Amino acid sequence: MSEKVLVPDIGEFEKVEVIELLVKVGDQININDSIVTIESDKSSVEIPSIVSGKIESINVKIGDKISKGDLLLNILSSEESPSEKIIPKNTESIIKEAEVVLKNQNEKNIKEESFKKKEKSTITVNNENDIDPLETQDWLESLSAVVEKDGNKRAHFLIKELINKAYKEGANIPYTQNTPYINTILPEAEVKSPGNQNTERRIRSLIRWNAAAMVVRANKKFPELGGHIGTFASAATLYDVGMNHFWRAKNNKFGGDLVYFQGHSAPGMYARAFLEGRLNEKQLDSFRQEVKPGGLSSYPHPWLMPKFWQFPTVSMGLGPMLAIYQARYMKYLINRGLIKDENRKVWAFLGDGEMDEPESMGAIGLAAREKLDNLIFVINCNLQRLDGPVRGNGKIIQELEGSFRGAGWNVIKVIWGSYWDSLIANDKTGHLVKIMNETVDGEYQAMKARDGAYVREKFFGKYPETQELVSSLSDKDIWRLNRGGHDPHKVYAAYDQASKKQGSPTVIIAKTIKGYGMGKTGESVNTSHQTKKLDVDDLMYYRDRFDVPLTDEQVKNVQYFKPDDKSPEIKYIKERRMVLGGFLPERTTYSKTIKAPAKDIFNFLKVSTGEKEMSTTMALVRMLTNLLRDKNVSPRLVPIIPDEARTFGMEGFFQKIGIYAHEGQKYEPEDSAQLSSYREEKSGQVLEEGINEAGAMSSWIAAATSYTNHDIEMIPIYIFYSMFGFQRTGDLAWAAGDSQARGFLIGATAGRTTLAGEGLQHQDGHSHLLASTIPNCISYDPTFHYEIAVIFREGLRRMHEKNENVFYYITTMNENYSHPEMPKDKGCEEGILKGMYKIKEFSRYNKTKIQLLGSGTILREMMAAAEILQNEYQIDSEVWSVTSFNELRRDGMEVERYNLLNPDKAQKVSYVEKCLGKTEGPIMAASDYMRIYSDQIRAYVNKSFYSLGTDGFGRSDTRKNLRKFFEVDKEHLVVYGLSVLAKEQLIASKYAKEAIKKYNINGSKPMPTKL
Ligand SMILES: Cc1ncc(C[n+]2csc(CCOP(=O)(O)OP(=O)(O)O)c2C)c(N)n1
Ligand SMILES: [Mg+2]
Repeated sequence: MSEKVLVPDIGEFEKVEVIELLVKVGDQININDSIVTIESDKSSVEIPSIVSGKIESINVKIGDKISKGDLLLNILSSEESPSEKIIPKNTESIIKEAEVVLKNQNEKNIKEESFKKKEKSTITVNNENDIDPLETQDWLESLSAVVEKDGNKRAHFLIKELINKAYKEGANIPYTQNTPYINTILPEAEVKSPGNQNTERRIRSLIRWNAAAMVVRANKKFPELGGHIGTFASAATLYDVGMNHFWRAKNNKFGGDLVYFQGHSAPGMYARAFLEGRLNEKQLDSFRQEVKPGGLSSYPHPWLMPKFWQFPTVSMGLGPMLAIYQARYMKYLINRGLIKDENRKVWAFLGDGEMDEPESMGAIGLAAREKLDNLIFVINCNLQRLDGPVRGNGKIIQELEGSFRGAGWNVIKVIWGSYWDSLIANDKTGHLVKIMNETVDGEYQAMKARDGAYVREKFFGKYPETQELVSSLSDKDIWRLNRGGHDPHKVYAAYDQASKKQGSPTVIIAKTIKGYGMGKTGESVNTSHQTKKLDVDDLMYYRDRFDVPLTDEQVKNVQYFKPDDKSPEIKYIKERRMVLGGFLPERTTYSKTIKAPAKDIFNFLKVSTGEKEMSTTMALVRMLTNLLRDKNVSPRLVPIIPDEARTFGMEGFFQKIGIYAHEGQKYEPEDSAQLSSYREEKSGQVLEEGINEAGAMSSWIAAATSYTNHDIEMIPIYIFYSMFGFQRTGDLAWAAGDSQARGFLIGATAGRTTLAGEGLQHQDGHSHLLASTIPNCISYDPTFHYEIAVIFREGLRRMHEKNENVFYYITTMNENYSHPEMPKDKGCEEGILKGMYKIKEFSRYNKTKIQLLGSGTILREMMAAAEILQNEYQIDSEVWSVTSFNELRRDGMEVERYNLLNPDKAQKVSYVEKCLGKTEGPIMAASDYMRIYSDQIRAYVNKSFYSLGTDGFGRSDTRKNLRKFFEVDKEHLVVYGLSVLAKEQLIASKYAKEAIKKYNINGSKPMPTKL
């Protein structure tokens, strides 16, 4: 039956131009195949077919202006009517998603069998406000009976019902997200470790010793090197249990768990790798001496140890955020069918002090919302940060519990070690838990800096009941009462539960002692963090504390200790890692490269747009739309947008490739009838991050390092307001460089005067300078569509086909203008990539000449100025399009360095010098960025050089007024050009003076930086 395909609802647009016909008469097409591309002045979208069949006739041609309801095609359809086809499709997917969610829920319910306590125990928390303790006792006993008979779940249900009832009756329900200050997992519920505890303890002791020794040795040699002992000392058990039992490495059968190690616990990881035989003594001795190849980096830096470290974490707060988005990205890859679901986990180790960084907790809501049960945070609560206690007057563990529980995480507190179990069980009056709740972290820290007698007096001595509780314990016994994070049994049980948790992320909040085992110099004292030297007595104490088999002499020499390869310890450590698939950390990559698309896919960007005006942002979006037709590239694109898709004309992507939503779309979007409807889908491709640049950047990093962490090369393209890029999330960009990220960052609506109305906080005149600080970030400020095409394709080729560890920053603008044909000159493409090429020459008069360099949209002002200079002042010029002052500077710097270091060899010539060295006249450069941007090449040309730019705070106004204000409009450029020539004594100064008058320029106006 013959079907008419009409123009669908295209939102607010009317009379939109057809720019591409993607089908021809006779083609057999499928439902959802694109048939035409239409383009408004803001964006371009493809219209998909709503039926399958053979095309009978096409009723539009390129250039036609179409509106909703216009006839596009007639199709001989082989199917049922389109309306029947489309509506059920959405409904069907909603039902499917709901079914999957339900199924998971049921499975979870079955797995979460309720745990029953073996033995009845009563924890009655003493409360002076209790007006009827007997009644309270009754209630509590009833509750115990329910737990006993029907399990925890039933008890939880009844409590919830009681609370609801009280609320309905008008009671003021106390809000609490906290549980008592005891372990979440009761001793009876602990899953026991299958490991050999004695061997594991010995291994842990050796790792502790070697980690401390490497720091001490490095600082003996060079006291300036630094390093940390106290952090790993507090976290050794947390790491060891994971390494021995939980973290599975990547190998040819499994993708591997991803572990974010706390940055300054690095010595512990090296010390373990030493026992595993992956590092030798010489390497340990080059800790923090990285200049000579083979040195061990201070912290986890993949750039410096590319086969070892996976994630840079030491800039605090980045680790937690990156880990959350890593876990989310892993689910994204699974839901898009790009990797298998192998129950891989992301583990992140964090400091309690680190949790104060806003980034640390900034994305915990997302983790819960997206049910990231592949994510486990371990927060090492040693109660101290660098200067002193994290919460001297409060309790960091309780605070974190509240925040994470409130956000929807599964919280496991590991506060007390096994030695406390019987005391807690015997705490019939509840006074012990009461003291635990009342004691603040400052006191807990002070206790561990003293001794057992002090703890007896200050802690247990508080109430007669607790004094009595420990009356049979010696001070030594009291001192031995350990903290949960140092107890391998407690840690194992927590990890086991966290690994099995479904439906939510887990945070393990473990209490430890900073500088554990370091004695008076370093244990639980405020200076623990920076202790990097241990004297002989401390070292002896440390050896004895952990029974390290070294003689006094060996201790004095701070010798490393590694048992024989055949020893039970070494055999055990290797065997455990073999069982878990290999060593960790380790950075490898087995991803296949992506073939760069054929050059002709970008050809449409190399022809003139004629009368048609468009912005470079639009040109980029058109290019991406085209790339989605390339079968190699399309599935690998990861468009990432922080709530600005409409700003950049990218809303067409919503319908075309869908927005990733882990539960699909549970509602029918308000605009469902429109072509660019807000379509969310479980396998959606776009990462729409909301107003969240840090999150978007973290997603980008996850995708940009996918080639190593998931062995699949992806092409992330993160598009943002350029002002909210490097300036806002610069530290993440730096970490991206360290991570060897590969992908595109697009700073859209760029340029201080090009983004007109938005004002001071929006107008970017410096992002390129920030980009230039990152050594492997390649940045461009293109003007024309063909420049973007050439740069982008080269980026694809270098990063994703040739696997160079660089990433691209490209600015695009929102100014509409027509784009010329790409110059035929053979060197043009090379020039675009190297940073400059000659775009136009004015040579009518052969008298006076000037070299004019322009970048971004200001190139067009420069071209207009060149025309005026010729027509009105008989000045010839050569106009250069500078696509990257940053790249030109890098080349200039390198050449200059070579020449200075090789004075006797043939001197090289920088690319800038090659372009400009033999030209005539002084050079004047301008961009929409600060002068320092173009100034960067000043040193590499042997000619007079003048630079203009947009130094100062932006402000809202029209583009024209802004350019006038910052003196980069064509009129100012003419004036400056004439003045430059006068200063160089090539023309008389009267011309400049006249022009100043003619263009109404006030020479005594203050510098824009002062306004
Ligand atoms: C963003 C940032 N700010 C400051 C530092 C310097 N610094 C390194 S460790 C540290 C204290 C860490 O305390 P905590 O997070 O509690 O870790 P712990 O060593 O106690 O396990 C500080 C301030 C840093 N690495 N990153
Ligand atoms: Mg700490």
